[in-house]
Amino acid sequence: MSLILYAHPFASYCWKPLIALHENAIPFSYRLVEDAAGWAELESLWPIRKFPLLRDGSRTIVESSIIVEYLARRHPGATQLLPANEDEALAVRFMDRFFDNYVSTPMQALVSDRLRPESARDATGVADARKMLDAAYGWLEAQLAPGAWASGNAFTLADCSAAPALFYSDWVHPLGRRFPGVLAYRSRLLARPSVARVVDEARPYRKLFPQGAPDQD
Ligand SMILES: N[C@@H](CCC(=O)N[C@@H](CS)C(=O)NCC(=O)O)C(=O)O
Repeated sequence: MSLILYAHPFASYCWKPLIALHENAIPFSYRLVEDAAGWAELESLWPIRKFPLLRDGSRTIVESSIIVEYLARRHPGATQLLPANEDEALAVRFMDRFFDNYVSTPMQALVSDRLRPESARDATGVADARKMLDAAYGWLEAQLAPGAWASGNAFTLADCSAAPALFYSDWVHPLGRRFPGVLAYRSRLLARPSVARVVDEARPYRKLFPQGAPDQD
């Protein structure tokens, strides 16, 4: 077996497969995509030029959720990231889409806006992203069962997605006191060893966060 993950420790979408890999202690090599050579190699495999990307021998797998599904099928372990029951698996996939589309996407819009020069800032885009995050936080607050994971009582793909999404979204659009259930869920995620590990591995890069990382976590 020769799994290679092309990733960067600070990149939120890379956390999703990293958490899955750590959950089941799956051996892999880390290909850090940081310098020009790393980017060129990534681009030669996936012209869309986005990571994470997984190589399994000569096979290339892209898209963070697809990588987790691939790992769940090919390298199953104690943590079953997709339930065997099809209806339950569908519910997990739905939550994965929810975190990507309605938490990660607006979170990334806010981060990207911070990276722009003042003259190129997009006030409307920022307002829309904040509105989406408020709606997503509110829906999640009503949805989450106390003490449970994102989709039932087991840790799944949905939680692999939730961890980076909520980790960074709270930095740019704080949960504050309005969403105590989501805040408690975020804390539960951060206490999970696989998640704590990716958070720790990303610490040296916090200086890269535009306008500075907040003094928390
Ligand atoms: N839908 C993709 C999103 C991947 C993505 O946006 N990755 C970011 C890092 S978090 C990236 O590659 N950024 C580099 C760039 O856009 O140049 C997935 O789920 O893998």
